[in-house]
Amino acid sequence: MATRTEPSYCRMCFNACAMLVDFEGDEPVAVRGDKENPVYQGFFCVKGQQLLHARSHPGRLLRSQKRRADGSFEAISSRQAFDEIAERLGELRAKYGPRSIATYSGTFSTANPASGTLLTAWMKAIGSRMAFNSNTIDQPGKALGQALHGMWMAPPQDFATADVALLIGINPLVAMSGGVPQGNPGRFLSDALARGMQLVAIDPRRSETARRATLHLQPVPGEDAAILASMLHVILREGLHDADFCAEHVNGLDALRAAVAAYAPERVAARTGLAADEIVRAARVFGGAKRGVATAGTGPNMSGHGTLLEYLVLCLNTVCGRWLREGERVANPGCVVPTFSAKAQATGPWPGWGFGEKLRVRGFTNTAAGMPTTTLADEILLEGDGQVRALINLGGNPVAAWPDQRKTIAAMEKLDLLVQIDIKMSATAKLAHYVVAPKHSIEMPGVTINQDYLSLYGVGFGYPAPYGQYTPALVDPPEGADVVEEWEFFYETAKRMGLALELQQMALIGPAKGAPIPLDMERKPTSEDIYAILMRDARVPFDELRKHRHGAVFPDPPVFVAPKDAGWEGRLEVGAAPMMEALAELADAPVASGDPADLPLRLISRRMMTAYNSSSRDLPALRAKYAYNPAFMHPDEMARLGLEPGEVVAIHSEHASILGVVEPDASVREGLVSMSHSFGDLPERDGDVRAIGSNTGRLTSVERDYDRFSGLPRMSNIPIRIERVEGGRRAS
Ligand SMILES: Nc1nc2c(c(=O)[nH]1)N[C@H]1C(S)=C(S)[C@@H](COP(=O)(O)OP(=O)(O)OC[C@H]3O[C@@H](n4cnc5c(=O)[nH]c(N)nc54)[C@H](O)[C@@H]3O)O[C@H]1N2
Ligand SMILES: Nc1nc2c(c(=O)[nH]1)N[C@H]1C(S)=C(S)[C@@H](COP(=O)(O)OP(=O)(O)OC[C@H]3O[C@@H](n4cnc5c(=O)[nH]c(N)nc54)[C@H](O)[C@@H]3O)O[C@H]1N2
Ligand code: SF4
Ligand SMILES: [Mo]
Repeated sequence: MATRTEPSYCRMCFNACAMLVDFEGDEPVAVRGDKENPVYQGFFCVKGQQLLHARSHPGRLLRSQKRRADGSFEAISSRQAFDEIAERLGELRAKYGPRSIATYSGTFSTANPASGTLLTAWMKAIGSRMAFNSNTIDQPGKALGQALHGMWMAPPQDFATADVALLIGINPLVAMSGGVPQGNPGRFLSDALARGMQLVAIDPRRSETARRATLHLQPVPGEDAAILASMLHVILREGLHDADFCAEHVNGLDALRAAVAAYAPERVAARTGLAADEIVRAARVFGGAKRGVATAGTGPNMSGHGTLLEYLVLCLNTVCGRWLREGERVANPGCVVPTFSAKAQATGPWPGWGFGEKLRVRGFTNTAAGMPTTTLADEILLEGDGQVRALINLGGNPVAAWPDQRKTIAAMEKLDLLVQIDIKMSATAKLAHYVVAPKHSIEMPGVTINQDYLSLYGVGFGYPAPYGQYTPALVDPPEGADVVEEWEFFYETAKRMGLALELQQMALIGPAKGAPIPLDMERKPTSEDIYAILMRDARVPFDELRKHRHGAVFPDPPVFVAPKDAGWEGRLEVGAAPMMEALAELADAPVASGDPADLPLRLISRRMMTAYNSSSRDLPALRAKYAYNPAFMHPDEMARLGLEPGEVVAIHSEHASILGVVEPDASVREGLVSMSHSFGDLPERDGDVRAIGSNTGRLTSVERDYDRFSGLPRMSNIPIRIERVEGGRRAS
């Protein structure tokens, strides 16, 4: 019998579902969705239900670890770890300069907003600009496309009032990451369909979301830019665009019109695997609707032309005028961030790349999406001036997630100092000199600041309303544990290195505003102290938010889109030269035309409900159906290749090979293998494929076939061949 129930929110993924935690005495015994919550309405997924098991999992690190000379690990106090790491960092910085120290933040760097904030402050104090994050191996085209296109200074039309949603390779019913507003995606989608919204899905797989579509286009992968260019061709040819909006706010329409002239549906149909009529219908449904929103996800972003793809998504939204206008109410003006003041005008474009730190490989620089993570392994391996010698990984798992696993491993092994902040001995942790053991989420406070900034990430992301939630820490760490909040690593090592940290508030648009706030390096702050600093200009003050422990929507005062400033000249750009050139090149060259002939299949990425990248998949209940990441194929294709369900096969790309377990799935287009990433472990465990799955990242090279703007190589739409292996069939 529960003796009390505490509200909080789940941090097993970025969706931050409001939850209730039942206690027996001081022990949390059950978690569930909070039905009273206005945004989540009780939604809670299978991963969230395992939250307490993640906390008590035998593989969870309760003490930090130090690697011994023989490769084994010994427990070490966090204080000792900080002493030794700070000393080592100090030496490397003195000897090789600040650039020799790099950081990488992955998905769990966002669970507690204090983590990333302190990391940024720490790097500034060190004097290194080599701070990388997972955004550049995700959908960097979003930020680059936005830079080339400029930004409407009010939100896009919202999903709740859209007559059409165009979802391109994004699966919100599983990923809960854009396409449908943040919160309860299934409910929001059902409500929209019930009121008559058209849902156009473009996905080579009949995904969970595509199954609900009113129109599903199931093309070959990688041709999304051609499909969108073709839709633009139809929209402009048939005059379905918003000519008045374009006349007042848009540059480059003639250039765009000329560039998409080569993309008549009749001409591109064959290469996309679609009928010309399907493209025409999609264009008419999107262009003909009054209000709408187009959003792309990871699939097409990773399939060959991510930057161009995202740019064309913005062009579609813009030529159809899918932005809020003067006088309209802003559904979500921000909650725990500064008010999003909205104006019916556009910024012009800004630089997408070519500024900041210069990388020593492939001519890359810092980008609007951040430092290109696809260069970091080479920056570690390439000797000479500026070489990276120390890497701090905050809640990311390079060995599991980066493209080119073998190169990544070589890089991790080359480092003089690898520090992994991780809740378990992940593949990267196994190569680290130190593994810093963090608190589990319910042992930490939290506030939904990172979630609130999501609406700036791209069209179709973020909360549907000004929603926020704060949670205190609900429980102490297990007895005998020596665990820290991630940000404490940065505070404690900075202090030992004699560095002072200053917190800079994130800005809604453009460079951070306001003077940086120095942290007291003598009296250690709490997470709440840090949140108070981050929320100092928030629309809803921290003290007010704290009164609403169940999370709440703060609609008042309402925010309306203000008129355009007198004399304002900024315009959105739909004819950016690099993109028009890319369109011209692509017109005659389908993505697959460069693929080797002996690799007839393509491996496409997907997410599974039971895993979160490399996290969660070790929890028993989530392994019940598949302990591995199946290589899903159409059953007819399996029959043709003589493959049995559950059979282990070799998957070869031009670059490398992995093992995979094939399973039938009629929702996958023939010619494709659909597989989740970040499974498996270090290559020496390849033989355990049925127990741990395999790493699709190994199949990709960062040096070939990459998006020349962002550096992102093909991490979906990878040319492969499948081969039967001896003893691959299940023993009968
Ligand atoms: N081929 C291919 N590759 C891909 C993708 C793809 O679709 N296909 N997707 C890409 C994308 S979108 C992304 S974002 C990246 C992900 O890249 P990463 O963020 O680098 O990878 P994750 O596996 O999410 O790493 C999360 C790490 O956090 C640890 N962790 C779990 N819980 C906690 C906690 O409570 N605290 C702390 N401190 N750590 C914790 C996990 O053990 C794990 O080591 O992968 C990319 N790689
Ligand atoms: N359960 C769960 N949720 C997650 C994650 C997880 O690992 N598990 N990861 C989180 C992360 S880091 C992110 S970035 C988000 C990502 O969220 P999403 O972008 O929605 O990612 P996916 O669910 O993989 O959906 C991508 C879809 O693209 C399709 N696809 C593959 N290649 C192509 C292509 O070339 N063209 C087109 N049109 N479609 C293609 C796939 O079939 C798949 O349905 O999800 C987040 N949420
Ligand atoms: S979607 Fe699932 S894992 Fe993500 S926050 Fe919600 S309950 Fe937790
Ligand atoms: Mo991601």
